[in-house]
Amino acid sequence: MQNTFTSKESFKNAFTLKTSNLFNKEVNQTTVYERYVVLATLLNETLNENYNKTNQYVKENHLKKTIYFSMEFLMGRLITSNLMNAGYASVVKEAFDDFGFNLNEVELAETDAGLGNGGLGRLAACFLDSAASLGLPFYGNSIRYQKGFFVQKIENNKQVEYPDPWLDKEFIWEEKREDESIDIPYFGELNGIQLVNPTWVKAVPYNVKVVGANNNVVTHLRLWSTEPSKKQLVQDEKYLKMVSKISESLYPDDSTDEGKILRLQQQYLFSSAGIQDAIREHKALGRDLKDLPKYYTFQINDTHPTLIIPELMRILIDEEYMGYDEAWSIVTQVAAYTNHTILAEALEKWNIELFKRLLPRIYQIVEEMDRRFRLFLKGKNLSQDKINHMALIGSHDVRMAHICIYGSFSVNGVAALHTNILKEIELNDFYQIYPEKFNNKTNGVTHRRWLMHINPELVNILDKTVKGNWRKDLSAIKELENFKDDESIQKEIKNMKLAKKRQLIDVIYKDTGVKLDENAIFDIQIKRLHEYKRQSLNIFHVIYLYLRLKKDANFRKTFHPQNFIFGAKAAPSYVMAKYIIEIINRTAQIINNDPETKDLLKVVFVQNYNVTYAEYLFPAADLSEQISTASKEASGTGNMKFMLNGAITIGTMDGANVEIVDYAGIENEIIFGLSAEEVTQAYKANSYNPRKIFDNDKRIQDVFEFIKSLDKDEHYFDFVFNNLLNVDYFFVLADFDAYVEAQSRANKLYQDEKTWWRMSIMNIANAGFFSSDRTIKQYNEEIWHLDTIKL
Ligand code: 26V
Repeated sequence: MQNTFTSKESFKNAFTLKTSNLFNKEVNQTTVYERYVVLATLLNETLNENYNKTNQYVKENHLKKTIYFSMEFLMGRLITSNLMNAGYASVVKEAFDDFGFNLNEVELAETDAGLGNGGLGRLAACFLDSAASLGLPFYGNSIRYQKGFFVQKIENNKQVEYPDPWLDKEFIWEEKREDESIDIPYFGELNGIQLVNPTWVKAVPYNVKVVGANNNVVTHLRLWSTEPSKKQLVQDEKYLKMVSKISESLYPDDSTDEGKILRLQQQYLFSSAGIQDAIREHKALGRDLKDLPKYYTFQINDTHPTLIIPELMRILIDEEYMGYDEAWSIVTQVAAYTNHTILAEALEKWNIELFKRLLPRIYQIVEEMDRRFRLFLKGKNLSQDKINHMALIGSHDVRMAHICIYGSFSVNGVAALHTNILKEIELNDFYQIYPEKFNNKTNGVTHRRWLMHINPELVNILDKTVKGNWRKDLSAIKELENFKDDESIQKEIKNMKLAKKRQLIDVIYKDTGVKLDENAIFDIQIKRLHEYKRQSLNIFHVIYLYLRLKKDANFRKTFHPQNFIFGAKAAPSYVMAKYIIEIINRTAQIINNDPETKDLLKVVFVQNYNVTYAEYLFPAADLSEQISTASKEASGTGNMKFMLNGAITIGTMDGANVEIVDYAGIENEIIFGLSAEEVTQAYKANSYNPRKIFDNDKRIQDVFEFIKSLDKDEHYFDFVFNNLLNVDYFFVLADFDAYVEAQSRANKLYQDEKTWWRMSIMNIANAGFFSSDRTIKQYNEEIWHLDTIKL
C-alpha cells in the first residue's frame, strides 16, 4: 500500500506539501512547533485508512466490544507511540535527518494530554495501547476535559497550582463527531416514572485514534464534551455556564454542594452518553437488545462510572419497555467492575438528597435495586445489621461500590495482595455472597512506551542478549537472566544507567537549577503525594542521613553519594500533603547548599511530575521507592516501570511489590517494614502508640527538631507533628527504624558492583509478567472473551 510514510522520499514530499498548505512556508523556515503540527497531521491522516478498515472489520465480523469507562485517561504525548506503533519512526527519522531537524525535539513540542491524575488514569492509557496491539475491539470512554490536571509549580517551597489549558492548542489526534451527539437530561421532576422538565445538555463525542503495534489496527478513545442542547428552550447565562463547566476540568473542587453536583454531573455525562452510544449502535446493526451481552462488556474503572448500571436499567425499562427482571439480567451480564483502592475515603458515596435532585429517575431505579437487594440478602438469612451495612443506600448516602458489586458479573482487584484483601477483609461480606464474581488481574504497563520509547540504550542490550521476540511478547526478556553474571553485560547495563542519568541531570538542571552528581545513587520516589505512600518516611530518612553525615566522619567515608529525587502532585485541598511538599523543598534548600555534605547528598523535588517527566525519570533510577504502608497501595504501576528499566525496589510487601519479589527473587530487592497482616492486626487491636516510638528514638527526635528549625516559627509544622505523634495512621514512625536499616543495606549493596548489577539484570529479566499485554490477555480470557481483529 502506497502512503505518505512508505519511503523517505514520499514522506519528504508530503511533508513539504503539507508545510506549504498549512503554513505557506518552506520546510526550513518552520518553527519546531510547526514541524510537529505537520508531522502529526500527516500521521493522523494516514491512520484514517486503517481506522476505517478496523471499524469495518469489527462491524462485518460482528465482533464483541469492550467499552472501558474511565474518568481518567492519562495519555501523555501521543506522537512518539503513534509513530512507533504504526511502524513509521525510522522513515521519519531519516527524512528529518535530511531536513536537518531533530525528531526528538519535534516530538517534545506536543503537549501532554493530562486527562488523569495518577495510576488509575495511566493504567487506562496502557490498556488502550495493549488492547489495540493485541488486536482487540476495546474502546475507551471518558470526558474531553477542557483543562487537564493542574500544572504544578514550586514557589517559595510550596506547591502552587496553575490551570492546564491544553486544548488552547489544537489536539491533532481527535476528530469531532457532531452527528453522533447525545442529549443528556439533568434535574427535573418525576411524574410517576416520567422525568418532566429536565435541563438538557448536549454530549458531543470526539474520537482519539489509538494505534496498535505493527498490526494495522486502529481503535479509539471516545471523549465527550458538553455543549448547549437544542432541546433546551431557555438558554440563559446560568445555563450556558453550567454546560461549559461540566466538561471543563478533572476533579473540580467538591468542598461545596455545587462542586459535588458538578462531579456527579460529569459521572452521569460519560456514563449515560457511553451507554446510549452503544445501544444506538447495537440497534442500528439490527440486533436484539436481549443480545447486548453477546456484543458488549462495559468495564467500570473504579466507581466513577457506576451510573452505567442504573442508566442501562432506565433505558431498558423506560425506553425499551422491558420488565425489571429481564433488564436486570442483561445489566448483570454486561457490567464488570475493577476496584483500585481500599482506602475508605475513596469509596465513593453520594448524599441522597443531592443525588435525587440531579438524577430523579436514576435515584428511583437505585431505590428499587436497593429494595430488591435487601430482600435478596434477607433470603440469605443475614442479620438486619449486616443488610444495612451492605445495602446500596444507607446512612443518607448512595454507595457506589455496592451498586457495582451487585450489578456486575465480575469484580476484580489489581494485584494479588489487593484482591485477597478485598475478599478477606474489605469486601468480605460481598465475597461470602458472590464468591464467583471475585477475581484478580494484576496490573501491567506497556513496554512499548515504558521501555522501547524511553530507553533505546537498554533496547540495544536486549537485542544483543535476547533471541526471543521480546517486543511482541515481553516474557521473552527472561533470557537476559543468562547474562546476570556476565561482567561485560553488567558493564553495559551500568553504562546504560549512566547515559540515562546524564539525560535526566540536564532536564532537572533546567527545571530546578540543581545539578545532580552522575556518580551518585539515583533514589527516586515519583507518584501522587499521599500520606499512605509515605514520602514523609523518605524525607525523614534523608534528614537523619544528613545529620549523621555531618557529625560522623567515619560514616562519611563508607557512604556512597546518593541523590534523592521526588516528584508528586498533592490534591489542592490536601493540607497534610502540602506540608510534606514544603518540608521536602525546605530540606532540599539546606542540604544542597551545605558545603560539608554537598558532594554526598542532593535532594530535588521536580516540578509538575507528569507522563513526559516520568519518561526521563524511570530509566535513570537505581532505587525505586515503593514504601507505602503495607495493605494500602492497591498495586502500583510505577514500581513495574522502574523494574523494567533495571532499578531495584526498596519497598514494603505491599501491592504489586509482592509479585515483583516473587518474580525477581527477594534477594534482588530491598524489602523492609510491617506486613499487611501486621498493619491490619494493629488497627484491630488498636495497639499502636507512635508517641512511645518517638520517645525511645533519638534519631526521630532529631529529625523533628530539624524540621522545626526550618521555620522561624517553631510551631509552623505542628499540624504534621501532632498527626504523627498522636495518630500516625500510616505507621510512619513504626517503620522508620526498618527503613533506615534498608537504606543502609542499599547504600552498601550499590558499592558491591557485581552484586548490584546482577540484581539490576534480575529485575529487568523478570519484568515480563508486568507487561499490560499480559494483563489485557487475562481480562480478555477471563472476563471479556473478545475475538481478535485480523487485518
Ligand atoms: C482519585 C481521586 C483523585 C482526586 C479526587 C477524587 C478522587 C477519587 C478517586 C480516585 C481514585 C483513585 C484510585 C487510584 O488511582 N488508584 C490507583 O490505581 C492504580 C491502578 O490500578 C494502582 O496501581 C494504585 O495502587 C492505586 O492507588
